[in-house]
Amino acid sequence: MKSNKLHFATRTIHSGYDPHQNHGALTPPMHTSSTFAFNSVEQGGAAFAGDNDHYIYSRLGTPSQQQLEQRLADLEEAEAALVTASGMGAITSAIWSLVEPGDEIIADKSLYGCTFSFFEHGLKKFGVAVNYVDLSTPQFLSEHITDKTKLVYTESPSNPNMRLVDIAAVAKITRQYGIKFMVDNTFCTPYLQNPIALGADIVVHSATKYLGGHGDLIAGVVAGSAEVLLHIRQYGLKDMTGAVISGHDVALLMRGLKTLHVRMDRHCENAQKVAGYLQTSPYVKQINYPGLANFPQAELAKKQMRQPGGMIAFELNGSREQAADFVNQLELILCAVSLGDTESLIQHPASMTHSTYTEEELIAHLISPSLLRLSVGLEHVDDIIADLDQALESVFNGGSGNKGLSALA
Ligand code: 3LM
Repeated sequence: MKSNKLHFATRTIHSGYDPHQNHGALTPPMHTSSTFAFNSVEQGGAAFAGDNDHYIYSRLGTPSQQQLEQRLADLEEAEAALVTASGMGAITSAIWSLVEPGDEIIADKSLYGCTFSFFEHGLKKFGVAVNYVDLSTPQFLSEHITDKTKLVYTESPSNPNMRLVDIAAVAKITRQYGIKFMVDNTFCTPYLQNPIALGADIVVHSATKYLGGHGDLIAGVVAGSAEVLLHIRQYGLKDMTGAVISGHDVALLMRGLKTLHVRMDRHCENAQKVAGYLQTSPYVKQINYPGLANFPQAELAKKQMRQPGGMIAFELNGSREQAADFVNQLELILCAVSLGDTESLIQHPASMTHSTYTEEELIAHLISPSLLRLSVGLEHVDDIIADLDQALESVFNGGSGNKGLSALA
């Protein structure tokens, strides 16, 4: 049976792995060996020359890593995929492989803090210019493209403020100019959005988030054409970053992926209800959630995302101190960076994930310093809402909210 004829849910569980090739083991064997023995110098030499497919050394790949990569490529509708030690390992391995001094990158204005930091402190230092453009209006992209532009880079939804970029519209322009288009699909996962099917060339992920799903691993993914991925594997990953995933994390990620579709459905269902609750609160000023009818890009969300996701950004009707107080009053929802875990997590981007931006840069990059970011977890949604409610009441109304959660202490 050809894998891409099967439904997504089936492919998350079966793609890229055949138990019958592995003594019937349902769970793929975990390969932790750092090196692989050859039966002769000739066989080893041929492996290095690329004339056979013998494994060589784990920085270059292992059987279980290859199974995971096949599964991820299938889910992302890409020819090939590469797993790395972290999302930043994926982003840096891919970009270092694609640019040279003198090149330019056009990036959307709002990016995850360490991606921004890599662009500012890594790429720029080595002579690659980065031009931040508001890609939510792609019709103006052409104005910024020069003969040095090699890559257009975006997140959609963006971290932390949930701005969307019309991936198909940007891809149409980058194709005209022969420029590569890379999309960070971390917030959506391939279950909600397939940038390559929409025309992007390369997808990157922090697999630490929804793909792993349990907050117990750090990993990244790059997906794209076989040719580009071979280049990134043999050059960016092998020689430049060495950001190689461990065999243990390959096994954890493979296990996490098997429930991706089930978890994402519940993350989305819970987030939609939480956003609906926040919308009715007099203490909440603004909510950015693609599933709300008044979300400025609601139409685009429906066009390119299958569901609105599990991430909500919002601002309170109060001072920054009150926002901090609110987070501190939460009893069930944990104050932590990262996202996509079973636990609901809240954080303050300006002082945490996006503290790599100065206050001025935050404003210039459309990130409000008072924004809070909530990763809606898989707890019962009524408990999540009750916790938000008691904390809001405690900060704004002297504590007359739901106190039932103290039972957790
Ligand atoms: C965070 N984000 O809390 P890793 N791309 C996106 C991301 O959100 C991230 C990465 C790449 C967060 C991590 S902040 C100290 C914690 C859209 C990570 C990088 O290297 O696997 O962390 O992925 O927003």
